[in-house]
Amino acid sequence: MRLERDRNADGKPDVWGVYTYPAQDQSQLVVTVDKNGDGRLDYWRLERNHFPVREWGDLNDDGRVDYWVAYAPDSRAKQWAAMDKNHDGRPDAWFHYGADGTRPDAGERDDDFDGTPETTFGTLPAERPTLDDPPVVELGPGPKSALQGPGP
Ligand SMILES: [Ca+2]
Ligand SMILES: [Ca+2]
Ligand SMILES: [Ca+2]
Ligand SMILES: [Ca+2]
Repeated sequence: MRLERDRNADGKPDVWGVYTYPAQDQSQLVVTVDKNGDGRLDYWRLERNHFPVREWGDLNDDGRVDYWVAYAPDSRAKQWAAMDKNHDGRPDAWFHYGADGTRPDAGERDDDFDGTPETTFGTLPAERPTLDDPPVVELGPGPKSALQGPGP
């Protein structure tokens, strides 16, 4: 299913996305959106049995993921978030969320991007989620099929 919206009311759809059910696992749903309408995908969400599992964002629209979210199992509560603030492909901020999923109870930030965090609060669990790439979505034929996912 395709999503199209005309946010700036110029008559042309400028926000669009696709919902797809991967053939190999119909209990999963992949939502892929070009939020700012520049023709490049910048948001992905993987859902399983109607619960979010993972989220990815490309906040600076350079084609590379720089925002990752992992949800608690069978829950709408966020469990982890990671950000790549200098957009070099490696996360430099991590947050772990408390049980309600709305407020981080621990986190660390590497403000100068040297690999060592300067700012920490709380105690991050040792076990961090793997930062997988978003699922590759086959967009199929149509005028939007030139859209590309994040590059290497
Ligand atoms: Ca975009
Ligand atoms: Ca990016
Ligand atoms: Ca980084
Ligand atoms: Ca540092």
